[in-house]
Amino acid sequence: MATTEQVVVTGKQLDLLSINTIRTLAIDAVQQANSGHPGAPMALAPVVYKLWQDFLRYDPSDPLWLNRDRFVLSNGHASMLLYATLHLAEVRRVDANGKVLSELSLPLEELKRFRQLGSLTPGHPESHLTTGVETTTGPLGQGVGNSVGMAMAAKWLAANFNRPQFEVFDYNVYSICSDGDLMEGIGGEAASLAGHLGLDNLCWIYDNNHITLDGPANWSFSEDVATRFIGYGWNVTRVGDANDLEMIGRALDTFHKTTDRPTLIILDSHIGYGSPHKQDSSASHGEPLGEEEVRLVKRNYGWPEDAKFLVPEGVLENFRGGVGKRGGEARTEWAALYANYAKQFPDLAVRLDLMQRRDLPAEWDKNLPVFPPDPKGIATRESSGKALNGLAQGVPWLVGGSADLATSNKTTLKFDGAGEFQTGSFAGRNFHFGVREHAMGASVNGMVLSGLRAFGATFFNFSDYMRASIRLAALMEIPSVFVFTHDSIGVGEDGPTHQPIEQLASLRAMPNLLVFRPGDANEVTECWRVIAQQKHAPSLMVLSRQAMPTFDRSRFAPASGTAKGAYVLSDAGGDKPDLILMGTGSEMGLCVESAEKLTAAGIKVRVVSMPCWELFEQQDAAYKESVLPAAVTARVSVEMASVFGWDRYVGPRGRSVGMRSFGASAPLKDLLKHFGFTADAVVAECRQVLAQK
Ligand SMILES: Cc1ncc(C[n+]2csc(CCOP(=O)(O)OP(=O)(O)O)c2C)c(N)n1
Ligand SMILES: [Mg+2]
Repeated sequence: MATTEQVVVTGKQLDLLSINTIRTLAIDAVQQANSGHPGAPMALAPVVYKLWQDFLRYDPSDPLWLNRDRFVLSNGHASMLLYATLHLAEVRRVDANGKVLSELSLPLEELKRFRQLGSLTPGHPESHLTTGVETTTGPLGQGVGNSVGMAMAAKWLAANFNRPQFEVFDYNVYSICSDGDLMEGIGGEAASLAGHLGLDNLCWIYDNNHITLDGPANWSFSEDVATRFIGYGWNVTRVGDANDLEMIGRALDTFHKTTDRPTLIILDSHIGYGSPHKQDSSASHGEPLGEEEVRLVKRNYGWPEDAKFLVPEGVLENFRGGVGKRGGEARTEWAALYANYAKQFPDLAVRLDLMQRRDLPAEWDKNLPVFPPDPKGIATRESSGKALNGLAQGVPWLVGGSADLATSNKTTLKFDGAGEFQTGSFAGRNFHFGVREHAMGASVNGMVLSGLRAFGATFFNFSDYMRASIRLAALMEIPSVFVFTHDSIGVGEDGPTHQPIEQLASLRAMPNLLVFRPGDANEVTECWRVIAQQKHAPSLMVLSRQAMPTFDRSRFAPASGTAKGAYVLSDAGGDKPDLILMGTGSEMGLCVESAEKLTAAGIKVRVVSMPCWELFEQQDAAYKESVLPAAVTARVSVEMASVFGWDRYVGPRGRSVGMRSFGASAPLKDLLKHFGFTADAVVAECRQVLAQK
């Protein structure tokens, strides 16, 4: 196999040639970038090749095919493994409107631009950039977490859309993962959830290479992974040689035959396979091989030593005849089935089409509630529960659940037919993630990537436990929804362990994330209205545990102002107020009360409600000026959270009433007094600001 150009190779030789093509493309791209991980692609090329060629039901000419198997590279540092495979399988590019183009997702030039600015081959796979990348991976554990959500979504879709004789959904989800994925807590949470649910459409292939970045894996990782996964309720099988395609095939067959439980394939591999140096003790596998070693490795592969980015004759044809042909036939067969299905069940077909485009059905918002004025009012977690139920009735694929706090989060879907998503009965819309916040975050993302509108809920303080998944939703530009209640020291007696302080500011700092903290029940409804229409950004709802007034909208501005992120709620001084009081959430009542006191004292106060900073920032300068006129420099913000960030709106002459420490365990009324959230304290602050002028 020393010559690769003329001699026509077949069978096992062709397999090896194709595998070595994946390997050398990865090696060359990493070398050219002078950055990246060549070792894992070198070792894992055979398993990925075998999976794609002989098992994955995937049509490279229709990468968005609804019933395609999903392939998730959870060890995203091995990105070149995926990029090389997408190239060789000739996966087509899909444009922003979902149209399949004739060009490849990753032509060879893109592999040559690995890790360069503006390329489609960033350091770690990014799903919003590169067709064929099903989810963004890199932070270890996230990909396997997403794969569980994808497998849950597949079960949900099958339960809701399949009909007798019409099995339109039966796809599998495969994920390759590494030691790091299994060391991460999220990997354990996700595996536990998948085992509990008995997701037999889920297969993880664990690269058991006994090495991590710092050195041998057993410096820090020595548990019996097989026993652990058996304990989770998985089927566990082993492949003792990562180069043995037959054994890999048998393991994948075992996965196919296994019902009622997910499968873990433990694959024993040697990182940097083919390198003349013993890699198992090397700490340098996260680096390019270096020109000299590249030559030696290529020699070992029987590869022309000087060739770069070589795709030998026969390799593309081989992929065409394998995954291309198999996937194409499977998809064509499915398309015929689906055409009939669409005739018999037009409503379901329309629904699937809307889901694909992240559109909403007609009259999706007709059950959204309007809340009557109520001075005592209700907690926003309560009004949100009502609004969510209204919305979910109009959007049949809006599903989700809580990390064991559904009764506190008020996220239970209670209307007729909502049902439960549980082991063996997957049609329901109420999901139970258990006390697994991080796996919930990643699963929600996996579900959203699968066309569902999914939400996950917990206490706001525990958003920290799933921040990495929230961040990836924002990076992936997907409309995941996270519902967080118990949003401040308003939690009271549970004390500082449960009272979020810095979470609001830190989440507002995250790009492409909409953070909503509505100021009364009708703002809640308007927030959900905006959230439902998002296609490319995740949203957070930040909701109170305690009751707060529902404003009389005949006296105050309409809640529809919420859609602009911030709006003038009340205005005692026309367009030239003496002072602006601004805030969010449960502090709007306090702002209004304080404003009334100041007005009674002859001071003209404007109250601005700012439920979503990000949306306000998107408004034009004229609108912003109309809400916060530059000439009015006497400004006070009120929010029961870290004051960090409010200086943007209160300006150098303004002040912020907020939190500058952790909270405390006490009844709410005592906390409000102690931390200065009373009308008297706010009024005093306002007077100081006015006195400074
Ligand atoms: C959450 C997270 N922590 C740390 C890293 C940095 N990192 C990249 S690869 C890696 C570990 C490599 O070991 P392993 O997971 O076994 O992968 P292998 O090197 O064997 O391919 C680490 C720590 C990361 N990508 N994600
Ligand atoms: Mg490893």
